[in-house]
Amino acid sequence: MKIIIADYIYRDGKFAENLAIAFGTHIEAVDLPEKLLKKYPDAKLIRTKPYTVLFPGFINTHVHLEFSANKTSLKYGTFMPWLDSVIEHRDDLMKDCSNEIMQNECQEMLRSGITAFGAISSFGTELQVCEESPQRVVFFNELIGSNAQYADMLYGDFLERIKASQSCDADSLITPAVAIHSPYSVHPVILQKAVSLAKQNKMPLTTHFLESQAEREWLEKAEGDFKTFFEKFFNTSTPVTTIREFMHAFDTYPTHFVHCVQANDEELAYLAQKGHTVAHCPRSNRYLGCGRLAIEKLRALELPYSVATDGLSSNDSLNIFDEFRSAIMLHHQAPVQELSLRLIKAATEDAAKALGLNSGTLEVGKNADFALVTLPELPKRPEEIALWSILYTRQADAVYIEGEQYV
Ligand code: MCF
Ligand code: FE
Repeated sequence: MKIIIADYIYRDGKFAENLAIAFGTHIEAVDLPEKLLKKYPDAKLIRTKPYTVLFPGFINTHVHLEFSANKTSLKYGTFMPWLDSVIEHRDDLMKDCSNEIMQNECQEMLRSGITAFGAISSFGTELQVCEESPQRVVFFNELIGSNAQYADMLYGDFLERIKASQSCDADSLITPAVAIHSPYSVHPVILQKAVSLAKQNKMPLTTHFLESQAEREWLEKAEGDFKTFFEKFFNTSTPVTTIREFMHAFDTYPTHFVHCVQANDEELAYLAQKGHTVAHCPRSNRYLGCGRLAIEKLRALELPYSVATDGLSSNDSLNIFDEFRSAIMLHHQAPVQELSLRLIKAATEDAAKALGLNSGTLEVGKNADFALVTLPELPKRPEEIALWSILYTRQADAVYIEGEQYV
């Protein structure tokens, strides 16, 4: 048993003072320090530095580790030229993406306080790195393929990858999961099969959804930049699904919808009504010219969302604090203190719910996953701690997963 004492403990959207946590692999008790010391006299005591804030470990719900070799290969600015550049450079990027590069990125996430992440895997090449990483990993095997002719073959390959992720060691902290790439790239027949598979096996489910204006135009009118793309690469000028049909395919199973920047009010209300959640990737959306997700609308609809980095295919780092700071700039009209608190909740409690993890809050029975952040001086007003944590943190001061210290 260990007991950790920090100046501030983040709970229920507030920063509690004079509290301590007793933990093994899970949180055993949260109480006044003197009470815990009395209750567990043999516990190892961890006293954190002055002005340290204890957060639940942060959860990055959406990252593509396989694209970690990208620096300047992919074209940022507008979605379609980016997608063209993915087709052009994908093979080289995969070849260049060594285990060492991916391990370093897992470390970068860890140092920023990320104790769990959702890895979107196109080929399964990052499975070993994820198994060996200290973090919890929800391993999202990606299904892609819009051409009916190849659909069965692609589904077969997807099932093989699912099986590989199911046979990982229990202490690798891997959860096998399903990712549908997007409405424009997955044939409805295999989409339905994959959703049923996720539901039957109670696996987390995610999908990219309404990321760009071009995607909307293609799905609604079979026009725009995607038309040129599909004619050029796939010899077709008809989308395989409609927005409505695609959304309805997830009706009976809560899913993590990534991006949703171009979703309208009705679609967002529908996602909320069906118990789905959203992943918000502010920098990725900015770099690919997709626009700003109207998080104030999600709030009004009580549609929960996480904050995620996406991959280095559309970002410059996998640091969750870099993402928070960018979110603050992107949503420049939002009250800054309130937004800061909301972002912290998004990357802890709401992210845990979206990925089905027993983490994200500092309650008894939850996983002992912590990120400790040390502020540069005594915060003058405790209600501003969320903002000061976001502005002054590049790396966490200490990180715990399953009660073990890794940073
Ligand atoms: O989330 C970003 C942008 N939207 C869609 N896909 C990806 C992103 N980063 C990487 N990808 C991958 C995706 O998983 O790129 C491929 C898929 O395998 C695009 S489709 C050729
Ligand atoms: Fe993505």
